[in-house]
Amino acid sequence: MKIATIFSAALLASVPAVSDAAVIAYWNFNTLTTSTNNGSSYSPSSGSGSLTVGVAASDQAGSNRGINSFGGTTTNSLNSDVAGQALTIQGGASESTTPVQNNGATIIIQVNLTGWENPILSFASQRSSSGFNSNQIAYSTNGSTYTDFGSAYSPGTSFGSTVYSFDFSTINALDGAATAYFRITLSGATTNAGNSRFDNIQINAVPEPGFALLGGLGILGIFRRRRF
Ligand SMILES: [Ca+2]
Repeated sequence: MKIATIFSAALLASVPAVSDAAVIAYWNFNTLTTSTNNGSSYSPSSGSGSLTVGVAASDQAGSNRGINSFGGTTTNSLNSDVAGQALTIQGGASESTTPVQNNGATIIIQVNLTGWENPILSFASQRSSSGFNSNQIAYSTNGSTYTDFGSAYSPGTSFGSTVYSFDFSTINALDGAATAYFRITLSGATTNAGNSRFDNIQINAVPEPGFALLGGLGILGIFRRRRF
């Protein structure tokens, strides 16, 4: 019994502190290739979640594809990942006579935050001179009703070391949400060839205090059932 008590104390001590942030989902886009149909939905490089691009001019044949992939960056990468490729959204299709149909294009990320709170969305981004210069972040818990978060931002024209980071710790509706959505809406491109790149998109969060404690007690319960 004394050994069990010591072991129990050790288990409780191993319960993560509430400040221990973890990666919920991460995309480095390094499996994409330039001017190839890479589709519009991407599995995470690590973690769990989905990322889907919505464009009016998807055009997977011309040189100016609605969705393309150009060179990436190590800014905001994890695990010493190489720069590789970046997700690239273009203003429109090269052969289209309608300019910049992709103003209004979206990148939608969905993750399960059950047991997690205070999510942070972060990524590296750059735009070409005629690329999307007014990009609005929004969030949702049902995938249909979105609420804008902060003001629209304009990325620089090179990746550099800038990390675009959006801290949702004040949005209690996202804490523990089984379906948490984060949306980037792109606007302000002025030519079809104008584009914006995104790389190393991360969703991070911290364990909900109750969830971390229950997790620790659950492990303790298994130990007790096996020993006694
Ligand atoms: Ca990359």
